[in-house]
Amino acid sequence: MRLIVMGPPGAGKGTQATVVAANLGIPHVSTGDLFRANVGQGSELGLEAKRYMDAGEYVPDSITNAMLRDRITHDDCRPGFLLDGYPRTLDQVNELDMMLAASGQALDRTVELTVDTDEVVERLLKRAQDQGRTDDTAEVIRRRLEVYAEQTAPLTAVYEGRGLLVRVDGLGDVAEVTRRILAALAN
Ligand code: B4P
Repeated sequence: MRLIVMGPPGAGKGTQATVVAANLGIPHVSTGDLFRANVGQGSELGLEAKRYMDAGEYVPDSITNAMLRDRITHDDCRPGFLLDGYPRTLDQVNELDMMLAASGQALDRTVELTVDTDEVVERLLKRAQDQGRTDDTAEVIRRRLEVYAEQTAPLTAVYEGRGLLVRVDGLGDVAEVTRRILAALAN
């Protein structure tokens, strides 16, 4: 199974993707986690990505696409994968289409997690207290939501037009949202 999980910052993408991927027995590929791992290692890619992440901006497509390509061509992704936080721009949609076409693969489903803005801001501010992520300050959260609305929200229409989109209500406790996603994927 090849899946995408989309949704605004704080919708629960990372939270749900971890559980859903384990349930389906496929790797969970999060571009945010890949960037944070590079930041943690102090790699050149990490230093470059951190500048954008800390400002609430997207990391440039050239960097993101190359990193994603490298990850999904690993052997463990051959049977399938769950993409969390990719694609986020139209260029990334096109790039993913090309990567899949080149290996004769296709997407099975795109899950959009829907949550209202007040809830996501509350969740991210709580995460700021719990984990101290440098992109979870009130100002940067505002910018991340703007960038999502401008660049990523319109992409759901692309997958809807292909008949691949399922919308899942991301409000409620984590286990309940997981049940909704798995039920939507089983249909
Ligand atoms: P991400 O790591 O994808 O960060 P995110 O959008 O905030 O989502 P995340 O998965 O972490 O949080 P979640 O909603 O699960 O990206 C970070 C940055 O990396 C981006 O801003 C960008 O700069 C860069 N980047 C990543 N991908 C990129 C790309 N493709 N192109 C360019 N740049 C890219 O959870 C949020 C909080 O809510 C958590 O604390 C969680 O515990 C809580 N939560 C989850 N579900 C809940 C529930 N049901 N109820 C209550 N709380 C819940």
